[in-house]
Amino acid sequence: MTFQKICVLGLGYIGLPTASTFASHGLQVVGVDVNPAVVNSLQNGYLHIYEPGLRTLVQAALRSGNLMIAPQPEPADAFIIAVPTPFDDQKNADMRFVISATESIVPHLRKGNLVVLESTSPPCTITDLVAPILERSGLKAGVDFHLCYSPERVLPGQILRELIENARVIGGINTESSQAGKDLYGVFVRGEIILTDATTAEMVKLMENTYRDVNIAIANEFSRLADRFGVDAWEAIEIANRHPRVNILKPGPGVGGHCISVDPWFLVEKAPDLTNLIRTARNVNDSQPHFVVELMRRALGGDLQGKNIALLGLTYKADVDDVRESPAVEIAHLLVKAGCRVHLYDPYVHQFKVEGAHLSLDLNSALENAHLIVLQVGHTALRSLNPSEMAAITPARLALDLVDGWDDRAWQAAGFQLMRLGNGKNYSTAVN
Ligand code: SAJ
Repeated sequence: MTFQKICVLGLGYIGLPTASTFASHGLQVVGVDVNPAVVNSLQNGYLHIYEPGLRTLVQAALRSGNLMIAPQPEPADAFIIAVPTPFDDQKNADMRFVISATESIVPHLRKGNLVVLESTSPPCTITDLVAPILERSGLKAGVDFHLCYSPERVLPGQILRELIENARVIGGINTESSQAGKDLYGVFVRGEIILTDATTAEMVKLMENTYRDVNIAIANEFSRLADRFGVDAWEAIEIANRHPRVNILKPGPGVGGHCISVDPWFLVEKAPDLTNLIRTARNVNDSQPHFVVELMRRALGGDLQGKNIALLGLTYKADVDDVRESPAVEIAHLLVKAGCRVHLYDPYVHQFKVEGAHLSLDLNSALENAHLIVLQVGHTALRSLNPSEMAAITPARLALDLVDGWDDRAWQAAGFQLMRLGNGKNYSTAVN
């Protein structure tokens, strides 16, 4: 199957790079987004999201005339749905955006078309939700049009490279649909393209991220044990990982982002009676911010009330601008609730509201009057801060490193007591 024109619905972290990559490989692409601000800014060549290299790619695609931006889909050879699938406060998958995007395709669906859902979704979404909506067109899925599920596996910050190089799984509602999906993504995917059925592909995506969430949870639980037993978790994990079959991930302030912290709940929701481990891992990671706040309370002599705390880093992970589900933000909320005076600074975040906290646009103003400074996110710019210069701009001599980003010796030489999440060794010396 060959494709001349495709519609990509949803121009976020996945949809926009995908649309632009297809356009840069010669396809006519209509990038569709229901948010007028997104349509407007893109039509003027401005991007609403940060991803290294994306601005250049999008602007080239727009200039070439291969990428058009529009508020609704139009007839095409293929339709790719890449809209958000968040979860609601009951931790249930919110499929609103997938439903409305699928419904918007129905009037334009023609015989021989291909529809691909990329959004991370609960198992059986293709068969039980998307196919019935598309069949309102009078066309039959797998017979009159092809229908696939093909999840994204790119790492934010590396999207443009991984989009092309990563292996890709394509799950069709039948084998012809899988093959049509392979023909489409074969336009730019250089990684292996693995074909399977739709429900297996939906499960694969959820298994990848759930596996990672459970492994981060065990690293976080090890950080708590290390704190209790006076061990440096980072040293212990590094030694344990010398074992040929051990690969323990890194402890941190918790798990954020719109993927790892969300996707496991899709399995819990679908099968609550079968997912004790997955739910427990989620609860361990969601409670890590509370563990971190207790470390701060201990570091400040047991009382947080009225203390000035400078939190460095707000995004959900290093060197991205995304604050969605960020544990760093959760820690800020908890500290405000505990009566602290919270100052925030993140080189990637220039406007963001945390009730009761103050976002500083420069590091110095975040640090003045601080009693404690905390490295929450391992941004390159924050890891490379010079402790001697820091000692000159802040009265704080207590520092807490949540991501193993600062060097003990350098910070202690500059006069700081540097504590580290999960390091029961240097923590106990610092506090006594
Ligand atoms: N984290 C830790 N310790 C670790 C690794 C990560 O605490 O050792 C934290 C991070 O700080 C962050 C969260 O976990 O808060 C998630 O970060 P991440 O880098 O693990 O994942 P994402 O959400 O940026 O991207 C993941 C990737 N999935 C896997 O690595 C299995 C990516 O390949 C997916 O495409 C993406 O989810 C997605 O969109 O599903």
